[in-house]
Amino acid sequence: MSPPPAMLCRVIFIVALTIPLVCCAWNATIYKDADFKSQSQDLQGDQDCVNVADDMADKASSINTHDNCVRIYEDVDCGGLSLEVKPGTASHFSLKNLHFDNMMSSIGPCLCSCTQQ
Ligand SMILES: [Ca+2]
Repeated sequence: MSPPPAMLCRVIFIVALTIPLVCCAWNATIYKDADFKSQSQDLQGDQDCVNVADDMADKASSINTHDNCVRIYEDVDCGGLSLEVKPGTASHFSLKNLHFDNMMSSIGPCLCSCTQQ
């Protein structure tokens, strides 16, 4: 027996509403020094871009993406140079190795994880 069309429609509607939020939700912790040391800041968002705190701007030297895929940006409001950081990316502990040391001003969701789903 197949579900009544009205219920099927509702399920599809809910799934369609949920997927973009899930695929874009992210959180990360950034640290002023390499090896996850010194001052830190927790950041999180969905599809939005979040600027790092004023006293952390252009100072982050390591990042914990908590198994998320995020894109870090050189300028505020996700502008300028950017770099995708995700599980499997080497050197989360040292942004210097990724040529992004003391540069980060904002973070957003991974572009690819939002557009592919
Ligand atoms: Ca630093």
